[in-house]
Amino acid sequence: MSDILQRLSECVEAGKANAKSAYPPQLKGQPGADELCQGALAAGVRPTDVLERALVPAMARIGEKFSRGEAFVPEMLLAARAMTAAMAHLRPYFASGEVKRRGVFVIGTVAGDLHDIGKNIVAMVVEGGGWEVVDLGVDVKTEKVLEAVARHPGCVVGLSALLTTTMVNMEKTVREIKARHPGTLVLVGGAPVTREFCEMIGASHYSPDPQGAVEYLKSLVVAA
Ligand code: B1M
Repeated sequence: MSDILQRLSECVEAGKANAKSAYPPQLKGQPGADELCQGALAAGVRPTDVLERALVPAMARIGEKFSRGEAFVPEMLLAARAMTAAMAHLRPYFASGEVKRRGVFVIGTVAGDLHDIGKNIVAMVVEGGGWEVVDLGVDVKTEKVLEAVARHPGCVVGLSALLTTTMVNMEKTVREIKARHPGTLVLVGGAPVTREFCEMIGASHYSPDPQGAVEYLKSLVVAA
């Protein structure tokens, strides 16, 4: 990995959002995720490489530390803040993909779940794939999704879940969408979600990553 991507990845893992952040003390006064992400892009590093080689692995590492009891919620929050600071610079690249909209993609993190980094990346990449994205945010109750589907007839719905405990809410939302708006396609994803779970709850498609989500949506346009 290039030096700048390595440093960016370390900053995100350490929760160093920008040069002004006082945390962590050992990086005081040094550039943070904000500046390093800008620097990497200015040096010609591809936005997808910034995402996949620096940002996503950094979040995976902090998650592993959390699992081992070596990091706690405050550290995860700081890492998330640093990741968000870097992602702000990626948005224009992903959003400039197409001009003509291919359809409407309604996305949200399911009820009870506050994780939004993965959902935001999927939203960004899908937007860059030419779709109008309606982002319902986090902790999205079934009723809110149903309202959005009613407002955007023919939309595709994307549901993200990061907790095993909130996957059941995904099931409920899918069931209600199918009952009240038959024919609506629902794409599901998120770390604990699997293809088998997708089939079990009757969702239309599972994607493990943003690229798979875009490819699925592209296949719908081609098939239409
Ligand atoms: Co939380 N957390 N967290 N957390 N957190 C996890 C998910 C956990 C795995 C950590 C661990 O134990 N190792 C664990 C879940 C365990 C489980 O259920 N099996 C966990 C826990 C337990 C919790 C709390 C319960 C902790 C507590 O309070 N005791 C709590 C729950 C709060 C709640 O939601 N109600 C909690 C809180 C938090 C923070 C708020 C501190 C923070 C979230 C900040 C935010 O999102 N704004 C946080 C974080 C940062 C994490 C980890 C470290 C990182 C998640 C992340 O952003 N990953 C996470 C550990 C981990 O994942 N390794 C963890 C990076 C992101 C790019 O990946 O979200 O997987 P991901 O998205 C990927 C793919 O999954 C896919 O594409 C994305 C890009 O590649 N994808 C889709 C995602 N959605 C998709 C939708 C699609 C398609 C693909 O189609 C629609």
